[in-house]
Amino acid sequence: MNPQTARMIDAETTTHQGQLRRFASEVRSGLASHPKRLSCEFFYDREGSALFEQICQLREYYLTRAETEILLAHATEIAHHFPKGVSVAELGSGSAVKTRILLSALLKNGPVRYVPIDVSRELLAETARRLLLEYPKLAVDPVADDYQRGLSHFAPSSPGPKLVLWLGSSIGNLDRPGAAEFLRGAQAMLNPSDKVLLGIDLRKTPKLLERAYDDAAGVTSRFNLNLLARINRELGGNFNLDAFRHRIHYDEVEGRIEMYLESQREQVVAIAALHQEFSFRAGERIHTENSYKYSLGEIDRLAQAASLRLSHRWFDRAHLFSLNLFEGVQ
Ligand code: AVJ
Repeated sequence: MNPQTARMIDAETTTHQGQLRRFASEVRSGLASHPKRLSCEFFYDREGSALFEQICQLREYYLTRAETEILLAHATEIAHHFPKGVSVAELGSGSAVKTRILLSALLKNGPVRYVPIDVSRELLAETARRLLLEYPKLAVDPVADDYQRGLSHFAPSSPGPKLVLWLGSSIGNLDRPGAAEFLRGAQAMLNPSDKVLLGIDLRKTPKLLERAYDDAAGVTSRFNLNLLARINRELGGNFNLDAFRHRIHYDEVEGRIEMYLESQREQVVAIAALHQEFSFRAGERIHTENSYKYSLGEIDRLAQAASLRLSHRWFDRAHLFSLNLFEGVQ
């Protein structure tokens, strides 16, 4: 067995059984709700993670390209904000391509400890192993847990300077008060000199957003529908994927993309593991994701509500995306 895997801090909730139980209970309550809903956190099984990687390479999905552009252009400058011996906790190991850009720059200043936090244990172990082999001066201590509990492991175990890294605008999955509350909780676990680096997608013309979440090749549609395929695989559901459609809506007032699965006809779906049937009206939707976009003023208010102070902000050339460096308010 790989020693790195053995050293991974692993919470009960992230074991196969724990995850299956949480998925079953999410599906049971979400499909019994009015309106129906399923949490976006369950997108990322093996198939879903692979589809998300494909999304990141789509022409229409500007987020990954814009954030990579920012990191490539400013990694050295960003790294100068950190003393040597920094410990970096990353929320969601995600596309490690972007992380590598920053880690390479940080490693030029000295040793770095990298603590990826993710509920997906397989991806985590894989990322950790690859990074260990690639960067001899990098210590890697993965934590398989949800972000909040992962951070509460990270903070006390890293006495030195710390950075919490949250890329890809994943904070957009939380509503605005939820995002502020999460960051306030993170800030409270850090020292005043520690930092938070957040990739946040910006408000922009609805056309661009709608294309990014409803691409011509249908990859996002497959990503969304995979949630139903996952119910079929793991819970013995009999969803007919052709009877549901990927739908998105941009709510310009709320500043969020909403994602749905829409039943194309009246139908009843059985889920064996739940011993339950769920009926759908024609046109009825399951809400599967929100993706909030921010104006600069909204980022300022987010920081203020979380007791964070903006110390630097970088943009891509087209100003589609922002990378924000915060520190605690003393
Ligand atoms: C991983 C949450 C940042 O909201 O843009 C991509 C997920 N959903 N396409 C996003 C997603 C549909 C993505 N985040």
